[in-house]
Amino acid sequence: MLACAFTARRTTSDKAMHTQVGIIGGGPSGLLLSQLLHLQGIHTVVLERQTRDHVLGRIRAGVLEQGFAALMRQAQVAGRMDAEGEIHQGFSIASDSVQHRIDLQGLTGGSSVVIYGQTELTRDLYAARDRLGGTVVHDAEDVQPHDLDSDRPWLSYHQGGTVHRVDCDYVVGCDGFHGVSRKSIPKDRLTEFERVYPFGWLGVLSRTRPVSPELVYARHPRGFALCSLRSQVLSRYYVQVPLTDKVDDWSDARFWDELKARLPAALAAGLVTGPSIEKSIAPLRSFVAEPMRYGRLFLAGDAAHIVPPTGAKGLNSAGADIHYLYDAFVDHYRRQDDSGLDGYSKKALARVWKAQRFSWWLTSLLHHFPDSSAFDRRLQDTELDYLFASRQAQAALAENYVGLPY
Ligand code: RFL
Ligand code: PHB
Repeated sequence: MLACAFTARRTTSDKAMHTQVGIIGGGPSGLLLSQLLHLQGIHTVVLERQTRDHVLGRIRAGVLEQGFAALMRQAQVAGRMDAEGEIHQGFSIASDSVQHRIDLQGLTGGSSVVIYGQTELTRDLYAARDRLGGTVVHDAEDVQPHDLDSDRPWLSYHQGGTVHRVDCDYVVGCDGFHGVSRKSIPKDRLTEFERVYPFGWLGVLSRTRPVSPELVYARHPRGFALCSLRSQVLSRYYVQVPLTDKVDDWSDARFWDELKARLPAALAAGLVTGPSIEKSIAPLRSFVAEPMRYGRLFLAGDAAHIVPPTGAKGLNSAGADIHYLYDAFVDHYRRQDDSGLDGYSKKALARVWKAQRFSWWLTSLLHHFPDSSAFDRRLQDTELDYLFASRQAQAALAENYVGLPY
């Protein structure tokens, strides 16, 4: 039975659930870890605050590194990604009227990225968890971790007026930037590093043919723009906007005009416009919390680190965390070897900081910074000139874009 401390005006569930790994958050990180561990006979319970429709309504990532795609295959959820996802061997950077292609494949000795939406891969993960009978609890309100620094951590949550308890060997916080996991770590045990950028991205999804078959990152004095896609009939576009802007300030017509104004004229001439089917603004932030472990709690994905989306590294960094944690739990349960769990934070952070560096660099290169000086702008021009002229510089960009090894 649960202790009464948190049961005021609520009924207490008679039976506590028991699991090996309790996972907070049913986004891509939590579901992927749950699915991978299940295939190794390791039991998990996933507690998600939102409904499934809500999670699937969020339009986010679109570019997957090969390592992430490999993880999806390992998790046996890659059927649709492999059938419907597009393999992209390059992308372009535009600046005013110049458009320069970055030949990912040629510059990396054969690597590429997969275009497949986060919404779709999350849908595939839910379907797989359902098929294997995995426990994913939706509408889990007020999830709270307890006794994380003991060897018997547990989770409580409310659902439909009842308080539930889940006893765990370990807890993994996959609950995103605003989740409860990181906040449960005592302040004196965590160091947070942060940079907030003075702009956001306004994103539009539209059922139109993409302006370019490959992604185009555009730098312009009016601000950055990105032409991305989910398929050759579904476009995803972004424009840099001030943080004070609201979605309602942006009619579809205003959005299309602004996007056109920021693209090279030849590209803009081919832009097919149509009604938006989703429109949202995301602020840009770089953030890392160290260490990524407290007692028996491990942080993974956006719960521990955030990047500005310019380098397409958020979900991909989450994937690397999940890969390390998966290996570590398999070693723990199969071989009684805790070295992976003990080394997790250090190993994950080493890769996280490289993704931070790359995302910060690409963001700085391509955005208009309202408080930049004439000197800053000349340096930005020169950095881009250098990139366009140097195969070595492009190779460094390509190596990071396709994803550093795990
Ligand atoms: P998520 O996706 O935020 O999922 C966390 C889940 O936890 C739930 N939750 C809780 N559950 C229980 N109790 C609580 N107290 C809870 N608090 C929260 C939430 O409801 C949610 O379901 O984190 P996760 O799984 O770590 O995944 C991270 C990715 O979502 C994120 O890094 C990417 O979307 C970032 N990102 C991109 N990443 C890429 O690798 N490639 C891209 O092309 C890319 N494009 C993007 C992006 C993010 C964007 N935005 C909106 C910030 C484009 C954009 C515009
Ligand atoms: C997207 O398609 O949503 C996307 C693609 C590349 C990025 C960021 C977002 O760098």
